[in-house]
Amino acid sequence: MSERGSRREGVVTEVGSRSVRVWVEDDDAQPGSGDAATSSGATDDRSASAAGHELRCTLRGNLWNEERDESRPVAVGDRVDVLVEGPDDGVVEAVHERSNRLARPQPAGRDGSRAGARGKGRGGRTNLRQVVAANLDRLVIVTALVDPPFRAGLVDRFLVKADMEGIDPVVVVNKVDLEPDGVELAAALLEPYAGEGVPLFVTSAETGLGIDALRAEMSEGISLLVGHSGVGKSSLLNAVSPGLRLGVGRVTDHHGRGRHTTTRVSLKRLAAGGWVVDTPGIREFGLDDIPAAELARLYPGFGTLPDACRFNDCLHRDEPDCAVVAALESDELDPERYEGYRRILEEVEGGG
Ligand SMILES: Nc1nc2c(ncn2[C@@H]2O[C@H](COP(=O)(O)OP(=O)(O)O)[C@@H](O)[C@H]2O)c(=O)[nH]1
Ligand SMILES: [Mg+2]
Ligand SMILES: [Zn+2]
Repeated sequence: MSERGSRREGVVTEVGSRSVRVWVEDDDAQPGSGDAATSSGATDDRSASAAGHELRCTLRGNLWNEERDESRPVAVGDRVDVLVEGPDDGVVEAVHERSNRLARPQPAGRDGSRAGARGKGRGGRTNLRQVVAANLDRLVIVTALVDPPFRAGLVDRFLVKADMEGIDPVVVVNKVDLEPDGVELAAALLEPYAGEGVPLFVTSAETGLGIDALRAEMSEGISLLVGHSGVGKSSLLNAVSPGLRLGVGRVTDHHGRGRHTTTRVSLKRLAAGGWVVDTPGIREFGLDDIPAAELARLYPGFGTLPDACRFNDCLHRDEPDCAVVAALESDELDPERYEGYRRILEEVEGGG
C-alpha cells in the first residue's frame, strides 16, 4: 500500500468519465521489478497483484487547461505522478511525456456515418482526437488464416499506421489449426513481410501452437492487439495469460448504447509480464493524416525500390522512370503487393 501524502509514479490502466485508475508498484517491490507478479499466475484481480495495486484517482484541474487536441488529458498507458490520498485513492498531478500515442478522430467527425447518431449534440468536439492508448511498445496485428479469411490489405494498413505512430508492429496469423497445411499456408501469407524486420507469428489459440513465442514477445512493455473481429484476439490473450478470462466469440460493449461516444479501454497485466491494452473493438484507425508520398515509403514490401525512382515524390503510378512499376513489369514485385498499395493510395487521396 502507498502511504497517504506520498507521491508515486504509476501507469494509467483505465480512464472513466470522472476518475482514472492508476497502477502503482507496492512500496516493498523492487524498483523496476514490475513483473514480479509472474509467480502468482492469474491477474484477473483488478485491484491488486503481487507487485502493486490500483488507485482510483481524480485529475488535478490544471491538467484540463493544457492546450491539446485531445478529448481527455490522460489516456490508458500514460505514466503519471500521483499524490496518494488514501489506501485506494489519489490525485493525478502530472502526466509524463509520451513515447507515442494511438489516436483516432473523435467519433462524429470523419467516422460520422457510424457514430454520428451518438455524436450528435456534442458539437464543437469534432476536431478532437480520441487517444486510444499511449506509450505502446508494440502493435500486435492479428489475422486469421481462415474464418474470417486473411486480408493482406488490413495488415498493410496497420503496418503503415504503426510506422506513422512510431510503434513496433508484429504480425500474427492465427487459426492455423483450421486447415490441414495451415502452418505452411500461413508462412506463405507472411512471406511478403519477411524482409521488413517485423516479428512474425503463426499461432493457434485452439492447440496452443506458437503461444509460448507470442507470450515471450509480449512479456515486456505494453502491447495492443488489433485485427478484424473474430480472428481470435481475445482467445490469444487468454492463451497467453489464462487469468485474463476475456470473453470469446462476442463483441464486448462496456457501455449502454448512446451514452458515450468513447470506447472504454483498459490496461491489463499479463501473468508472464507485460501489459496489454484490452479494447472492446478498434475497428480501424484513420489513415487521413498520411501524405500520399509518405505512404509510398511506408508501404511494406517495396523495400528500397522507391529510392530508385526518378522523382522523390513518386506515387508509383504512371510517373516516368518509376522503379516500383519497373519491378512490377519485370515480375520482381508481386502484383498483389502492388494492388494493395494502389487501394490504400486511393483511400488516402480520397481524403478518407
Ligand atoms: N479453431 C480455432 N478457433 C479459434 C482460434 N482462435 C479463436 N478461435 C475461435 O474464433 C472465435 C472468435 O474468437 P475471439 O477470440 O472472440 O476473436 P476476437 O473477436 O478477435 O477477439 C471464437 O469462437 C474462438 O473460439 C484458433 O486458433 N483456432
Ligand atoms: Mg475479442
Ligand atoms: Zn515510383
